[in-house]
Amino acid sequence: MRPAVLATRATFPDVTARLSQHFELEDNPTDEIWSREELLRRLRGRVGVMSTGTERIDAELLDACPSLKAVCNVGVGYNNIDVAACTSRGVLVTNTPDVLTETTADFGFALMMATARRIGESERFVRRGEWRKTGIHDHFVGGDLFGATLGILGMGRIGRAIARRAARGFDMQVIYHNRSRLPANLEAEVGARYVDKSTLLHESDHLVLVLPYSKDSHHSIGAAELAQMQPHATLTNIARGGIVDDAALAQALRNGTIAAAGLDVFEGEPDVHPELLSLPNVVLTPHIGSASRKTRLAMAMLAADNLIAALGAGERAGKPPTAVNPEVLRGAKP
Ligand code: 8YV
Repeated sequence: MRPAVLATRATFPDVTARLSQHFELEDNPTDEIWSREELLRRLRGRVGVMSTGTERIDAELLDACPSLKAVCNVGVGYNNIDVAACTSRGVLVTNTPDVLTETTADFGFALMMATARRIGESERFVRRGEWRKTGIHDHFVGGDLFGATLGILGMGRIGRAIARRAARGFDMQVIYHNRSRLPANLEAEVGARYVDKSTLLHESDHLVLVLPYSKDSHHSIGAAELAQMQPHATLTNIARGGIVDDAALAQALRNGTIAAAGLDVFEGEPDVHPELLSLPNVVLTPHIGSASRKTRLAMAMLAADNLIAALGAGERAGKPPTAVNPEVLRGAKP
């Protein structure tokens, strides 16, 4: 009898074929979003799951599914998973770093440019058939990226990929703040200067958020932080909902505390704060930072490879490529 695994969301045929070589796979070809009860029911008795950011993997779920041995998330972020609860029950967790870095950095840049140059607003204007009524000098004027100061909050792989684009392609002064400072050679390589958070907020013309979500980063940008930013500044969030206080942001955008925002992630997504939906100076996208065809396939394949190796099959049996809690593999007590 082959191990039974579950893939919670629809994925690529090549990925389901790969998983089916090793497992009794239940997948979700219609991609309906299962309720919590439905997820628990389908997961019971299975040893592995290929999960996504939309499923909460917590102690309650682990206790209801004691046969579970591996949770392989499609995504670099894994704040949907209680890693400590997994580790203490000997459940391996994996994620999909690296394969999405450049695609997500491209998207961060695209969203920042769309925000600074008011592309969402002006596109809606053209679609409404209002183009005839406009002036010239103040017609959708925005802020420049070229030569401006870019602030990056969080300086992991995606932050560094954004910094490289900004310094090399756009002649931007790049400043960053992070829990830990990069080594000097890496700072020089990406062209970024470390500053404290307050300097970052005060000096950025454009601020982009690329830090992981945790209790510590919850509402890293709220009313007090927004008040320190410049009135012409933009804020782009491609990290996680909850890092920004969306209600405070809506108020700052309405009052002109900052000029505009680009948001790919939201508190409580897929719900969006109703005020954000009605403000003109915010560009909204549905969590698509890593969504290029090539990258989404690479993420799903990596998650599949993790699941195969985690459950002792394939060429890398017992050595999943990107484990979050590898101590589980060594059988160490947490
Ligand atoms: C995914 C992401 O779309 O990698 C991440 O952390 O946010 C996205 O690339 C999301 O996690 C869905 O699983």
